[in-house]
Amino acid sequence: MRIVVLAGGIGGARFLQGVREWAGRRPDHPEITAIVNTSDDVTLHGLRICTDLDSVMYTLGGGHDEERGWGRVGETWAVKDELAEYGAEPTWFGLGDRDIATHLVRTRMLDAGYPLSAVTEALCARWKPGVRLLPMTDDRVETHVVLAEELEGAGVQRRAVHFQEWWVRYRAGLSVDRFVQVGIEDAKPAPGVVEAIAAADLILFAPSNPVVSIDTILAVPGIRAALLAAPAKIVGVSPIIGGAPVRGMAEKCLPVVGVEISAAGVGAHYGARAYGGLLDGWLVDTTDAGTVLFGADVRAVPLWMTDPETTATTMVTEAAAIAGLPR
Ligand code: FO1
Repeated sequence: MRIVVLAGGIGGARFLQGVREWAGRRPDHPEITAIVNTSDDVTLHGLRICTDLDSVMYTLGGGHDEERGWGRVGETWAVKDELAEYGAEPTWFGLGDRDIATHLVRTRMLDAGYPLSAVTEALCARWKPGVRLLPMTDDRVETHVVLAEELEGAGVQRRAVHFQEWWVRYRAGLSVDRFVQVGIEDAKPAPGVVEAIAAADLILFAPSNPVVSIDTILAVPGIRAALLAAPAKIVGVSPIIGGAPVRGMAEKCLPVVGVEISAAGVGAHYGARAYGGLLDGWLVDTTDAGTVLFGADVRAVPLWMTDPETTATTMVTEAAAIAGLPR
C-alpha cells in the first residue's frame, strides 16, 4: 500500500507522525511519501533555509523542539547572538547553531549543483524520518507577501516582503494585499512527485496552511492535474477546528484569498472531486460535525493532534475508511 501526503511545516510534521504510526501498525507496512511545500524557503546570511522540509525532517527524525514547533531540541543561539553583535541583518530570524549545520550542508550541496530533492535525500540519510520526503519542486519558488500599507498623506502603498519576514518579523501583523508565489509558473514537480501521486492507494492533504502550503503545492504546474487523474481517493484534513485554526497562521491567510475561516470554507476551497475539485473525503473535527461538502464524504472525528497515536487512531483510520482501504 502506498500513501502520499501533501504537507506544509509544523502541522504537516505532526500529522505525518500519525500517518507513520498508523502505517507501522499494519502488517503490510505501507510506504509513505510526503510532498512538502518549499515556498516558505528563504536565503538568509547566505544560507538556504527550507523551513517546512526541516520541520518534517527534524520532527520525524526525533530532533525537533516540541514546544517551539520548529528547529532543533537543545538548540543554542551563539551564532545568532554574534551576528546581532555585528548588526548583521536580519536579526529577526531565529537561526540556531545546530540548525545552521543543516543549512550549511544544504547550501554547499545546492551550490555544487545538486537538486533540492537530492539534498533532502542526503540530509534524510542522517535523520531517517521513516517516510520519503520530496520537495514539491526542485525549482526555486518563494511566497512573497504584498503588503497594503496605509501611509498618512501617501495613501495605500504596496511593497513586497518575503513570507518569513511577514510571518516572523511582523508576526503576520501587517495587512496583506495578496500573496505571490514567485517562480511558480516555471516550477516543475520534483522527480518522483507525479509518479508517487499516480501510484498512491491513498492521498492525504495534511491539516497544513491551506493558502501558503497546500495551495502552493497544488499550484506547481502538473501537480493538480496529477491529483485529478490519480486513481487513489483524496482525503483532506481540516486545519480549522470550530472556526479557529490550530496554529494561528491559517486565520491570517484565508481572508486574503477570500476563504471563510471554517472547516466548510476550506473544504469548499479545495472542492469536491465530483464537482471539479480535489476532495473525495473531508475530515472535520467533532465540533464541526454537520459540515457539508456536496460530492465529498465528510466525516467528523477528533482532530486535535495531541499525540501521534491519537492522530493515527482517528484521522488516518477514518481517511482509510473513506478510501475503502482494508482495515
Ligand atoms: N518561526 C518563528 O516564529 N520565529 C523564528 O525565528 C523562526 C526561525 C526558524 C528557523 C528555521 C526554520 O526551519 C523555521 C523557523 N521558524 C521560525 C518557523 C517558520 O517560520 C515556520 O515554521 C514556517 O515557515 C511556516 O510553516
